[in-house]
Amino acid sequence: MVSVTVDGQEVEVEEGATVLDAAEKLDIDIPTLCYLEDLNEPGSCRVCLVEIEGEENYQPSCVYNVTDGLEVRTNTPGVIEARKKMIELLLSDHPFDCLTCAANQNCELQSIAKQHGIRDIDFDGERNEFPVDDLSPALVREPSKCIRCRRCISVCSEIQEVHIYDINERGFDSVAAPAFNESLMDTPCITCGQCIMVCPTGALHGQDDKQKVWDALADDTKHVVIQTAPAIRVTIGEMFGMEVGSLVTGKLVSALKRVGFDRVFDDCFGADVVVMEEGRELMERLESGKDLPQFTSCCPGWVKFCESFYPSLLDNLSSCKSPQQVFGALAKTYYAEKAGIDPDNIFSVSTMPCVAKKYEAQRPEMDDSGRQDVDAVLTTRELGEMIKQIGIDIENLPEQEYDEPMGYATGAGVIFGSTGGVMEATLRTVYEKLTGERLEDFELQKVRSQDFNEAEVKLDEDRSINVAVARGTGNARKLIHRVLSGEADYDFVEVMACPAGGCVGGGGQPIYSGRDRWARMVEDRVARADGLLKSDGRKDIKVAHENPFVKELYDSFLEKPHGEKSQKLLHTSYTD
Ligand code: HC0
Ligand code: SF4
Repeated sequence: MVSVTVDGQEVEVEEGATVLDAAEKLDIDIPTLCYLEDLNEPGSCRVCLVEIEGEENYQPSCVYNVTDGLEVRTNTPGVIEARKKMIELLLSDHPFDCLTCAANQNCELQSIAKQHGIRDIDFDGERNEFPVDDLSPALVREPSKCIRCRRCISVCSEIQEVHIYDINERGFDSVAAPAFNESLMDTPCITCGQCIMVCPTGALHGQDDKQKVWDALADDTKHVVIQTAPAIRVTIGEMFGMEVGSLVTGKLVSALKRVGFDRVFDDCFGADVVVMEEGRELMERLESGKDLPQFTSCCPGWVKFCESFYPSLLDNLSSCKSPQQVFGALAKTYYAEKAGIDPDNIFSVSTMPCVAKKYEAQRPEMDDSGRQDVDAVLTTRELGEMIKQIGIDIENLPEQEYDEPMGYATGAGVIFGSTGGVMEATLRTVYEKLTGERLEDFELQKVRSQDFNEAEVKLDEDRSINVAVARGTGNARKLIHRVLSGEADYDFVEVMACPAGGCVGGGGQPIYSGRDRWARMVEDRVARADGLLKSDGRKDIKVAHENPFVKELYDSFLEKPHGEKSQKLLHTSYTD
C-alpha cells in the first residue's frame, strides 16, 4: 500500500492504483468521458486532468499511477479551467442538436458540460460532418457525435470479440468506425447493441420504430397485437424508477392495453412452442448421433456470429426459429384463423430487450405466414418512452392478464430471458420425455451467473446429456474452440450473445449512466434473472409440454412437433 494526499486528505491505496482510484476512495468524483470500470483502457478523453506536485503540466488522473507520498490537487481554479477547455474542445467539433438527439438527457458530454457551466465555446473553427449510417435495421451510427472514447472498440473487440471498430484517420479527422468507414450493414456486426450500451453520447443508438407502431395503432383497419419478451417484465420498471429486477408482468399488460394494443400476448408462449420443437429436434439428434452438439438458435446476434465466423457449424444450429419469430408466424396464421381476422390486417409488434431482434424480424426468410411475420420491434427503451408519452407511470397501474390464446406461458417459457434459461427449459421437457421423470435440481441453476458453464445431466446408468452454456460471443468463441478441437464433447449448447446475462442485459435495455455503468449492468444481471426465477416459481405449470394452450395449438393446428406444418412455419435455414 502507498499513501497519497488528494486535496489535503490522506488515503492509502494499492500500489499500481491510479490517481483517479485514490480520489474515488475519498469520494472525490473526477469527471471523465472515456473510462468505464471493468471495461476499457482509459486515457483518451483527457478530461480528468489534475495537478500533481512536482509536475509541470496537468496530468490525466485515469492513467497516472500513484507513488508513496504523492500530492494531488483536483479542485484548483487552474485544474477546473483546464478541464473546461478540454470539454469545450470536444464541443467545438460536436453537432448541436441536443434537443432532438437520441441521447438527449442521457448523454455524458451534455451532463459534463452542464456540470462545468459551459455557456460559450471559445474555439471557433472547422467541424467534422460525417454522414449518418442508418442502413442497419438495428443500429444507427452518427460519427459526427463520436468523441473517440474507444469504449465501443473495447466492448466489441475485447468482450464480444467481433472487432468491428477501430480509430480511423488521425488528428482532427479521427473517428471510431468500421474499417474503410463502411456501413455497419457491410460488416460482420452481429447487431448485439452492446456498443450502444457504453457510448457516452448519441453516436450509437438503436433504430426507432415507435412512430411505425403509433401509426398502426391509429389505423382502424389494423388489428395490432404485441408480444412481450421475457426480460421486459423484469426491466421495464427501471424506466420508471423502480428497483432493478422488479417483476411487473400484470402492470406491463395494463400499460400496453392503455397504449392501445388490440391484444397483448406473451412471447413466452412462443418460447414454450420453441421448447416443443427444439426439444424434439434434440431428441432426434441424440438418437441418430448426427449434427451434435445442437446449438440453440433463438438469439439473432449469436446466429449472425455463427453465420459470419463459424459457418461450418450451421448444421449444428437448431433449425427452430426464435420465440419472437415462432410467435410472429403463428400470430398471422393460427391466431388469424382462430379469431377470423384477415392476416393482412394484423400488425404484429414485439417488445424485446434487444436491438438484434429488429434485424431478425427483417431477415428476408422471416415471412412464412405469407408476409413479414413481425412488423415492428420495440426495445425496452422505446416501449418505456411510449408509455411515458401517454402520461402513465407503470408502477401505479393495476395488474391485468394476458389475452388468450397466446398469452399463457409456463415457467419454462419465462426463464428463456436469462443465460441458461433456454437450456433448462428445453431439458425440463426432454428429460421428462426420455426418463418419464421430472428434472429436479438442475445443476446449471447454481452456476447460471458464470460466463461459461458445463454440466452433465444423467438420464440413467448408461445415458447422459452433456450441456454447456455461454453468455457473450467472446465466451462463445472459447467454447466453440473447445468443441472444434475435440477438447469438449457436448450434446447441447446454449449461446446468448449478450455478456451481461443474456437477454436481461440486451442492447435494448435501459442505458445506465456513470463510470460504473458497465460494471453495474453486469452485476444487475443477477437481480434481473432473479425476477424471472421468481416468475417461474409462481407458475403452476413449469414444463412447456403441459401448457394447455400449446397442447391446443398442436391438437387443432400444428398436429405434431417438428411435423410438416411446423417445419414450414416454425423452422428456418441459415446462410454463410
Ligand atoms: Fe430474449 Fe427470446 S429470451 S431471445 O433473450 O429464446 O430479446 O427476453 O424474447 O425470441 O422468448 C430477447 C428476452 C426473447 C426470443 C424469448 C429467446
Ligand atoms: Fe460490435 Fe455488437 Fe456494436 Fe455490432 S452491435 S459493432 S457487434 S458491439
